[in-house]
Order: sequence, then C-alpha cells, then structure tokens
Amino acid sequence: MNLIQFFDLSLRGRREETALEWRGQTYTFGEIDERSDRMAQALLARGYRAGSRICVYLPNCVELIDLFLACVKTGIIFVPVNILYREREIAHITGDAEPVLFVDDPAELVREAASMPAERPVARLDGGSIAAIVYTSGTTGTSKGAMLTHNNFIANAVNLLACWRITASDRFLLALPLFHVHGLGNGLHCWLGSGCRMRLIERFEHAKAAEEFIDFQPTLFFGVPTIYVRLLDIPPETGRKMAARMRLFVSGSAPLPPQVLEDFRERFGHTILERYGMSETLMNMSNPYVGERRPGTVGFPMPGVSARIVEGEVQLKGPNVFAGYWRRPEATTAAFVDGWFRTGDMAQCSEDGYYTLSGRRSDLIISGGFNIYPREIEELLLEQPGVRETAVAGVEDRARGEVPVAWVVGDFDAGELERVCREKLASFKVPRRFVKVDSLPRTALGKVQKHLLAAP
Ligand code: MLC
Repeated sequence: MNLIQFFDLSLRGRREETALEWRGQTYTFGEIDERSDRMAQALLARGYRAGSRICVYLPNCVELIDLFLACVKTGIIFVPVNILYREREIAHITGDAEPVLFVDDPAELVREAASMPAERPVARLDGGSIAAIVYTSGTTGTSKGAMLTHNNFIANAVNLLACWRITASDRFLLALPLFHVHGLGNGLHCWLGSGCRMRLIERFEHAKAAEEFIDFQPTLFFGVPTIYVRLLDIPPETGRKMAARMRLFVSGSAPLPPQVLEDFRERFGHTILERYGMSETLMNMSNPYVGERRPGTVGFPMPGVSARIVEGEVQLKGPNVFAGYWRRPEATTAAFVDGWFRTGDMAQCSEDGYYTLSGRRSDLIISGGFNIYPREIEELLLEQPGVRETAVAGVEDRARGEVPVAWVVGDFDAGELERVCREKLASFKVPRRFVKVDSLPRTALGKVQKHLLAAP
C-alpha cells in the first residue's frame, strides 16, 4: 500500500467532512484531495517526475499540505527544510539532495495549480517507494538525509492510531512545525489516517496558546517538552477550560522531565503520554494509553518494533526503520549492525519492560525539540579571526531542556561571534554564551572532554 491509498480512508472516504481549519477557513477532505490533485498536475506540467526531489522551506500553511500530498501522489520526493535554517545550512541540504525545485514561496505554483484539472495522477508507487528525505544530525558527522518510505510512514501512523486510540471523532490541535517528523509523520499522518478535524496553527506561541485551546476545544495535542513547560505558566482555572474536552496530551522529541509531567497533571488533570522517536525511525516506543504512564520513561516498543540494548545502546528493527541515508552508503552501513539500527541513544529496560533513556553516545544537543550538532557550530567559530580552539556543549535550561554554550580559547569579541552565529545559523543553534578559557580539557589522545567544561 502507498500513503495515498492509506489516506483515501479520509480523502475519499470522508469527502464531505470538515478536515482542516487554517487561519479561520475550513476545508473538507474532498477539497484537500482536489487541491493536491491540482498541485500534483502543476508539478507534472513542469516536468518533474517520480524520484525527483523538491525542497520545501515553508512555515506551516495549507500550501505545504498541498505540496506534500502532491509529492506523495506523483512519487516526487518531499524534502522538508527547517525554516529557521540560514543560507549555509540550506546550501548543505540543496547540495546533497539536488532538488529540481526549492519552494520558499508557493505563490507561483498556486497560480499554476489553479488552472489544472483536479485529476489524481496515475503513479505506480508501492510501500517501498521513498516518500520523503528528512535531514537529520544523525549520530556522527554532518547532516544526512534519512530516506523514509511509504511503508515507514504507514507503519508509524497505523501504530499511533491504534495505540493512542485516535479516531475520526477527535479534534486535533497541531502547532508543531511540519518540516520535522513529529509534525509531519505524527501530526499530518494521524490526521489523514483517522479523518479527524484538525486545526493547524503556524507555530506554538506561548501568549496565544490558552486562547487557541479554549476556542478550538481539542481532544488531542502533540507537543515537545518546551511547550508543556510553557503551558505550566497558565493559571489553573484557565487550564481547566483549555482541557475541558481533552483526551490525550503526547510529548516527544526530547526528554520530558518527570517534574513537568507531575506539575502538568496537577494543573491540567491529564497525565502526558511520553513516547520516543527519531527521524530515522519515526516512533519507536510509547507509554501505554491504558495503563501506567511512567514518568521519566518512554514506555515499551510499538507494535512490530523490536528493541535490544547492546553495550547500553538501544538498537531497533521494524517496519518503521528508514531505508538508509541518501547517497551515503558508508554512513548507512555504519548505522546498522546485523540489520539492527543503532540509535545512538543509551537506555535501560526495567523488569516489566519500560525503557528509560539515559543519554546519548554522541554529544548531540536537543533544545526545544530541535537537534543541534555541536561540531557544526564549532566549525563556524573556528573560521572566525582570533578563535584558536573551541568546544560547544549543552547546558541545562528549564524551558528548552538544553541550550548550546561555546567555550573558546583565543582573543575574540563575544558580541561579534554571536552576530556571525545569528547570521549563519538557525536561531536555536546560537550559543547562549561564549566563555573565554585558557585551554580546553582534553584526554591524552587530544579529544575534548566536554563533561569537564564548567557550567558558566
Ligand atoms: C522556534 N522559533 C521559531 C519557531 N520555533 N521561529 C519561527 N517558527 C517556529 N516554528 C525560534 C524563535 O524565533 C526564537 O528565536 C526561538 O526559536 C524560541 O522561540 P520562542 O518563541 O521563545 O519559543 P519557545 O517558547 O522557546 O518555544 C519554542 C518551540 C519551538 C517549542 C515552539 O522550539 C518548537 O516549535 N519546537 C518543536 C521542534 C520539533 O518539532 N521537533 C521535532 C523534531 S522530530 P530566538 O532568536 O528568539 O532565540 C524528532 C523526532 C521525534 O525529534 O521523536 O519527534
């Protein structure tokens, strides 16, 4: 089965039902289907074909959904790009994916689509076809494109619908960016798989969150821990109004501090369900919908997913595991042992099967649910005059989990380094401080011991 055959449960099966609320306007599933048929025809009319890549650099909007579905309908590979990325980061992705098109403004395509017939293109796609390439920091090295197949996405969505009991009667509030697998694979696909009504918002904004919940009265919400930390500032009576119809809050993309889960339960009367995933595998593990949602754990493997711990590291097999890194056979080979995917995450498993993640093999930083690879920031800093040596590491932050800090050896102007970082890197990667040090702690072999860097 391909994704469109799966989404047809809603696109065709619930044609007349309201599918989407976006900026005060509503769209039925039939309209979503037709819009993406026209968009698909526009892409084909330009000569793009199955297997070509299209990079999409857009904030959440209905046109992004049209483009995603148009790609899925034609077999064109959808390559979402984080809208916070700057030129240097984007250049890496376009250099690697070699797209036929980079969309940072959909206006022209929308005009072309308007004159096209709403005719579903005929495409021979099966479950093994690549639907998307999602760029990830991976466990080592520079950003790599994870190739995700129709089967990967379908396995993920079917699991979430079943395990979290998502149905057409849900009301789903989606505030996550659609350029990552959390918003795309979990958000869009649970919506299209279940046929529920979804209100999409451009981004989570702390100041507007209460109003949005009270107005829409969702039953279902997906967030990253930072979002739940922000919601804790809301007074209890408002919290109750927001959650009047709520059924399920889910958290992922970064560890949810147990205290946040407890405080949230007190404030909103709901136990957040924590789950574990990554771009290369979509969702791997989840706390149970019925049963104990154990704070600090990510529950147990999803249906069809096998997990094992080898030297402390979680390794996985299953229909959710990606097809490899785009044009990087060596990195792909290195990511697997005997067919098991090496997640790079360290974990323990309790007697009764709950997994607790306890860190990473690499020095990846996760801030607000966005992944940061320190080496990328270090490389930029080393290009700057006066910087002799540098090491970037994450320091704890109440709201964002971690934030990056740079330790620098040399004669430099911290203000100037910050300016360069802001210009060249996504905002969440900009070090919150530049700490001047005489030397970096190193092992006898010269490797920087990041755990010894003093918290500033
Ligand atoms: C964050 N910023 C955005 C933005 N999100 N800007 C535009 N659009 C967005 N969607 C920028 C802001 O400009 C600001 O930059 C900084 O990030 C913090 O913004 P804030 O307003 O202070 O927000 P905050 O309350 O901290 O909340 C941020 C957040 C955001 C939680 C809304 O971090 C977010 O959307 N995170 C979701 C990440 C995500 O979807 N990850 C999934 C990866 S998939 P400045 O310059 O002021 O600092 C994955 C697999 C899995 O990991 O398992 O899910």
